[in-house]
Amino acid sequence: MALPHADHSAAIRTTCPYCGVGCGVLAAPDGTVAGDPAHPANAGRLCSKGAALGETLALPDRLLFPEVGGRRASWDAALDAVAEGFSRALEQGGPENVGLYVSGQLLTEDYYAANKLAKGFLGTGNIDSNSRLCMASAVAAHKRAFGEDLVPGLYADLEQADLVVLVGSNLAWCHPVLHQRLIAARAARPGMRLVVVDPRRTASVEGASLHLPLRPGSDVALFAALLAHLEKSGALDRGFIASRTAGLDAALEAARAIAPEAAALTGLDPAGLATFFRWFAATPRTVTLWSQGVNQSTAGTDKANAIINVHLATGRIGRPGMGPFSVTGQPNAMGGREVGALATTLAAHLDWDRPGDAGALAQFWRAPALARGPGLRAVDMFRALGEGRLGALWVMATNPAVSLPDSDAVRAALARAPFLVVSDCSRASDTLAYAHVRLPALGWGEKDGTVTNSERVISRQRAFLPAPGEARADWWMIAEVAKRLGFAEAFAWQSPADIFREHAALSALAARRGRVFDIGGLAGLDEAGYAVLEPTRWPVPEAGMRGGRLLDTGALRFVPTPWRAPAHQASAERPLTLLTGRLRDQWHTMTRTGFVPRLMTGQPEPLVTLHPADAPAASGTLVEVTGAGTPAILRLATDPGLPRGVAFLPMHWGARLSATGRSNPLLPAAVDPVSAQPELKHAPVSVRPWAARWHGFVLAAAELPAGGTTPLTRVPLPGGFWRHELAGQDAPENAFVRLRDSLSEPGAAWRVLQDPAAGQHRAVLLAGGCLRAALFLAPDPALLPARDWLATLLGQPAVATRRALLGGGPADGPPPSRTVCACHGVTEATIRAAIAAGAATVAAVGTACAAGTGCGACRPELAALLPAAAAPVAA
Ligand SMILES: Nc1nc2c(c(=O)[nH]1)N[C@H]1C(S)=C(S)[C@@H](COP(=O)(O)OP(=O)(O)OC[C@H]3O[C@@H](n4cnc5c(=O)[nH]c(N)nc54)[C@H](O)[C@@H]3O)O[C@H]1N2
Ligand SMILES: Nc1nc2c(c(=O)[nH]1)N[C@H]1C(S)=C(S)[C@@H](COP(=O)(O)OP(=O)(O)OC[C@H]3O[C@@H](n4cnc5c(=O)[nH]c(N)nc54)[C@H](O)[C@@H]3O)O[C@H]1N2
Ligand code: SF4
Ligand SMILES: [Mo]
Repeated sequence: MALPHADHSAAIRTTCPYCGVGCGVLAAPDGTVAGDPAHPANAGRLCSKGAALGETLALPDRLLFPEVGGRRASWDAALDAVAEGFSRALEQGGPENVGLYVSGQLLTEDYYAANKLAKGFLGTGNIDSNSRLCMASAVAAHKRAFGEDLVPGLYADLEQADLVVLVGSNLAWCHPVLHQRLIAARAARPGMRLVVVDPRRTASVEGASLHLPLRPGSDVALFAALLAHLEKSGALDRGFIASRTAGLDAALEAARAIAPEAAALTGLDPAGLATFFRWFAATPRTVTLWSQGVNQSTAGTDKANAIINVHLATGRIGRPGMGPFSVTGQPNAMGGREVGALATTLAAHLDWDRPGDAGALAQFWRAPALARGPGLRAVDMFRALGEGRLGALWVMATNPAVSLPDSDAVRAALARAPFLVVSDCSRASDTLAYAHVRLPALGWGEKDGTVTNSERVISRQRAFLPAPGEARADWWMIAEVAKRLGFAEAFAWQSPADIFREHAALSALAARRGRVFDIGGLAGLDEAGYAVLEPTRWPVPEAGMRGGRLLDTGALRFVPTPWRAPAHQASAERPLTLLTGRLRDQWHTMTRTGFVPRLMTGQPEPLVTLHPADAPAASGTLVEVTGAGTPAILRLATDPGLPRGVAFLPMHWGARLSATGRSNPLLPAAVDPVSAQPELKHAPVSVRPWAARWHGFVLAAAELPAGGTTPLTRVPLPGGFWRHELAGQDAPENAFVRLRDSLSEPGAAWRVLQDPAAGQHRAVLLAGGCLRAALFLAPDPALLPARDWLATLLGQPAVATRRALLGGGPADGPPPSRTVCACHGVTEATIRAAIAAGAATVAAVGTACAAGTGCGACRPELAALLPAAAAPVAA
């Protein structure tokens, strides 16, 4: 955990493995972590997830040894099995019959190695990345507008802007340190405006100058209408357009066709629209930052180009305080784009459709059979697997059984894979269960290499821990398999630095072919130079040079963006539009953050959130959410910050922690026609109450098995215990007996309190005076006691009386309170006490009890607890 006064002299400088902000971290083997004051991304700051990194270093569920067919095997045997499986598939069906599905959480060196193996040596374009679910639309839009996948701006532009527009980005929760930089800049320059374009009133809307809660999927209409307005109001930069751009007329024509319908299509109040248009037209220093509310859409590429168009039209690009800015999600989303590990790109920003590129790459790699063209993109790759068109698949550092849309179909495809290899650090990945060969990968703190963040800064991730068990680096596994397939010479690297040099040298070749991506200046780094490499922004054409803003030269293109509605519309049968996204304290499929009790205090259970007027039952009721595939059963929450007609579900829970609380079985696998990025945000669903005969919880060391449709969520507790939240439609007496039997331990005895007439069934399991388990069932969740008090007693000598234990709370004393500030573990009760004692502002609350002084992401919640929460107003 973050210890501000700890001695960091023994700490290693490394980089956070979560989001694309790419914060520098000082980490020590004892698990102490702190923000690196010398890193340009964060200057010492960390968010709640970064600050809890130390608590992920000893995760209970590590995959430690290779396995073949579910049994432990030697590395040699496992790697032989992978090589044999791929050889067989190649013999049977050629290069089209094999595939790799990789991840933005690989280091650049791993990513480079995987792409070289697939495209250069297996000869297949079938390597795609989970970036297809994340950045593909931004990549496609950049290529259409700039001719290359380039992010022109810097984080500093957000601080230097006079207007920042967040589109489909919950920056406060998803890029918290960047958000803190933005908030600090606004505090220093109160004239700076913030506009948030998001159907939901998210934490990022707190303090905003204007919130535009547009209809899901309607961003193209908003930005096309803005383009038409810029023309009408004389705000176009004619000089810039004439000298630097092409294609304005066609883009304007499409925009003019949409403009009259914009208010109807977006559902936005015309006054809010007019204010936004006026501010945008009048503010040269404008940054428009976008994320998944834009990319994850069947119009994702057009949405991104509609944003870029308004920046080209006003000449606001490549200069301080202005520009379109796509922020990356994963720690190495940008690095993956550099090495070309998408099915549609080649390494070092080279392209199949540019004459000579593929040949030059084949020559550089001495590749026997470079893939002849693009391969299967993520959704199609798993469809092909399900249809028996892929003989061998290797999944690295991603959990598609949870994160792809229509995920039950993905599970079925994984189950019928003729040969599936999965490399992961954790057994908590649902995908791992389907693998024929499991390869244990090094995790953060153990692996060594580079990552590139959203502003093109390459930083080192450095190892500061020994490898656990027999875990090895991903690049090493790839190279070992390549050697076994007969490609020893091309994969003879001894270290990540060897790979990095090759990658850098290839980029110099690409630069000679006209590409802006160029780190040729780093190709001469020796081991020592690589070891001490400082955060470095590309392009770096020569040693010692450093990159800055891009696109001050070169031709830029407008792209016409005609209106297109989301693929699947709400209907009478499915009247709600489901939005999915992230929670502040969780990372993706929870294989790491889901096992850190501190990060599970905020929202430990998956909830479906609706506007109060759309809610079919009271908050806390179990509901069934029906969409494309298996329905979800989970608890309902209401939030007036959601528009009518919209439901929100976090993307995080998989079968391991909540079999019935999963979002992605509900989503149809519709994709953007240009980028093939799936529409993970706008799926039609219906929500209706799920009639439970009983509700309950179990606190125990054992993990209860999830069965059938029994809603069940597991929550980790300190000390290796689990809290289970469950409910059932069977008779509570039977469930009580069944659960008690499954929890019994030798030498332990149950104490039982039952009132069958009232539907109350309670039992605690005691052994040697210690509380081992607690089981509570009731007909209504409100009749169950809070779990916190009992949870603190687990494994402890029972200091409480049996009566108190079965009562579920201490005889006296205040009821437990939820944690609001995850960084400092401050509860709502403590915060309320601070406010009652006179703290009138978020800052004063921080001074009184430290809440909100860590990552700051809970500050909106703190503000909401204050008596007069200020609502954003158009000014
Ligand atoms: N805490 C946390 N942080 C993370 C991650 C994590 O798992 N947890 N993951 C990282 C990764 S890989 C990524 S890609 C980023 C994602 O970062 P974000 O894109 O900021 O996160 P999301 O919650 O997926 O979606 C952002 C917002 O899009 C809105 N939205 C939905 N539909 C529309 C629409 O049609 N138009 C507009 N304008 N908005 C819409 C949603 O309401 C949501 O608030 O976060 C990164 N950071
Ligand atoms: N409904 C919905 N679905 C979504 C999204 C959404 O907004 N809504 N967002 C999409 C987006 S933007 C993204 S990026 C994806 C993310 O989805 P995933 O990539 O599937 O999610 P993670 O949980 O990050 O999976 C990473 C896996 O890699 C393992 N791992 C970590 N480090 C390493 C390593 O160094 N080597 C190896 N071999 N393994 C490692 C982890 O243990 C984990 O099992 O989800 C997508 N799915
Ligand atoms: S903002 Fe948080 S999650 Fe993102 S890199 Fe920084 S510390 Fe890590
Ligand atoms: Mo992502």
